[in-house]
Amino acid sequence: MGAPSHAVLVILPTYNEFGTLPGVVAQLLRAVPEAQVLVVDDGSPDGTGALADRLAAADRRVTVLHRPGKGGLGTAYIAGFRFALAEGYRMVVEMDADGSHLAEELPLLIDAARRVGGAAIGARWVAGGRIVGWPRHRRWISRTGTRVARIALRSGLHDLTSGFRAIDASWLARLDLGALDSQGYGFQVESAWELERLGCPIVEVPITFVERVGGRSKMTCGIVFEALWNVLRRGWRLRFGRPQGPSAP
Ligand SMILES: Nc1nc2c(ncn2[C@@H]2O[C@H](COP(=O)(O)OP(=O)(O)O)[C@@H](O)[C@H]2O)c(=O)[nH]1
Ligand SMILES: [Mg+2]
Repeated sequence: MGAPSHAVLVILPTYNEFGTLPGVVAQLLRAVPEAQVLVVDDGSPDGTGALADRLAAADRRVTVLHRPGKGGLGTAYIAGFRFALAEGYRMVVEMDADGSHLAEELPLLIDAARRVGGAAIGARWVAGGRIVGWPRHRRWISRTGTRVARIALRSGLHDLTSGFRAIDASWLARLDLGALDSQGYGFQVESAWELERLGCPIVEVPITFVERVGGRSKMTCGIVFEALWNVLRRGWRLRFGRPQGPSAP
């Protein structure tokens, strides 16, 4: 039983998002009524998984993938991507479950990805992009992180860590998901860069990112360090390593 050929799957990774998940699901389904939603919950101690099951029981467009423990944002998305590809979805969306990504901007992302036949990344660090309510240190980490990654990886993108994206599934299918090794947010950098290297057309759409309306960030120093380490490692390989990569035979 595959998805219809135009179908959109919005993946929402959750870890302790009890307070925000219902509003995010309702708003995104209002903005894109034809979308299906996959909540990927990592056994949240606050009961987000059970709440997601109730949302799924009330609306056939919602499905829940339960994982036994906190496995990181990257592995949650990889599980979601595998689900999307197995079910035959055409467009796959990444979105946070904490209210930071505005549902009303979702149609713009999907349209942009369709227009270019590739991916659209909701970008903060481009003209027209905005961040509301983030403390100075979070802005600094995001801005510096994306700059370091851009230089290290010789990327043309301006917001490599953004987690608000729409990706044509035909490009996802070409990604070597097993080669994405960041468990945490470094996954966003790696996956964007791998798509870029594959030749996937990528458009950056300015978004307004709003600090989460409830709950707590899962960002840790370990996650930042892992992302930095993986970026530098890949940058090194790019310059000094033997030719390799997803496009190599
Ligand atoms: N399934 C799953 N989701 C996660 C994990 N870590 C973070 N998330 C979710 O990923 C999204 C972004 O995380 P968040 O803590 O808001 O990051 P921030 O916006 O950078 O502070 C939220 O929806 C989180 O619930 C994880 O280990 N597993
Ligand atoms: Mg957040």
